Amino acid sequence: MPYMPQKSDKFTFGLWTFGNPGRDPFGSETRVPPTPVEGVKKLSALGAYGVNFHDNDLIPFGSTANERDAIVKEFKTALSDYGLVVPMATTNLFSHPVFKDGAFTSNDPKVRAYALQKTINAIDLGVEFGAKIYVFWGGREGAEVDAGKDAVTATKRFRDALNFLAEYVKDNGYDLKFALEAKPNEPRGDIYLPTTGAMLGFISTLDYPEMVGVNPEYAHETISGLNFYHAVAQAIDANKLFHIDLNGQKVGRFDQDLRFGQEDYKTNFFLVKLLEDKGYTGPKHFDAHALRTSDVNDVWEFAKGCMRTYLILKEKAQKFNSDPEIQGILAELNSPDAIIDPLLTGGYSKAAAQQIRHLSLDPSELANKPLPYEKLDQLTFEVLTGVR
Ligand code: GLT
Ligand code: MN
Ligand code: MN
Repeated sequence: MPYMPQKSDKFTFGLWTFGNPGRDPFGSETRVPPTPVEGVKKLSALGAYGVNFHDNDLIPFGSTANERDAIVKEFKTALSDYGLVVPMATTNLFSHPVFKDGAFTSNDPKVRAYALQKTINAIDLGVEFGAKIYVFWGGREGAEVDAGKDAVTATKRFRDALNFLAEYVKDNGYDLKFALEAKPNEPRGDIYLPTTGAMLGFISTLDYPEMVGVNPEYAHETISGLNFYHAVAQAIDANKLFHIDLNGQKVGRFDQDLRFGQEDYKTNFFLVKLLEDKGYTGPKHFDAHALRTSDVNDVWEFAKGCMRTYLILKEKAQKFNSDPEIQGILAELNSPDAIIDPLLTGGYSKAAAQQIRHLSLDPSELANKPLPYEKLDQLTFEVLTGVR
């Protein structure tokens, strides 16, 4: 069957994605979502590779040790029966009122200690399931009132927490890397380190930067009108794309977490092309949920749609890459120069500076080089819409 997902595609879903009950800030649940075990069964049939979870997606908040053990056992059995893995785990540091003014960045040292304690336990849980990536999404690490919290201090507290946890992972010999997920706002008015680029800068200030990468999410750059494709490109360039959250979002709206590819086909096309062309091999996680109007059957249509859209865009990327007219234009646009290219990539030397100083470059002539972007963009549209 065309566009049928394979395990090798590494498509994953969070328990909270198909488990979303259709609640929003203005209304209550609209459906009874599948349980984690039912989800594993269904996702496996649909061709997914794995499931991810927050500690409390699997083990409800306040469970006893015995309840925890029983849930872990049942879930492990389901995973092995249906052949799914848990590539990523994370901590819920946002739902409980204790985190209403932040977890790692709270002004209250006891709240910060509680966040650390909860994360240590959640890391143990994730590792027990074989997770290799641990995501940090600081949903509550922000403010509405900047008078109440010093933003430099907050950044330092976040750093202290990550350094502590990195040491914890090393001390226990865990094979686990961290992936930081940025979001500009929602649920806080403003969240610290709001973009993937901000996270990349922050990572270089950590004690073990090599252990830490990013988990960019399409909706999170898009919500504030930024170019997600560019954000992911920067992460790839920095060798920091450890994980990715794919979904859909309209610019300037509330946090929609729509089906992957639901909005802005072109950016999603270039995103998929980027991941495929650059050989990204990590999990492709659909951090999205079905519309509030969906019933449970439609939830699985949502899940199928995410994976199918990725595979369709991947096929379109192959078409784009093998289209002679498009490739001809790209070759023309990127035509190399045997003398100048080595000068630009070879690094600085006095001799190189001299050579560059003496190059005969006529800006008016250079400005005349044709840039047929109208044509190229129209061809892209035609590839995408199946006209080519
Ligand atoms: C929450 C958020 C996501 C994060 C998840 C990880 S939780 O659903 O909206 O973007 O990736 O904590
Ligand atoms: Mn996410
Ligand atoms: Mn989101």
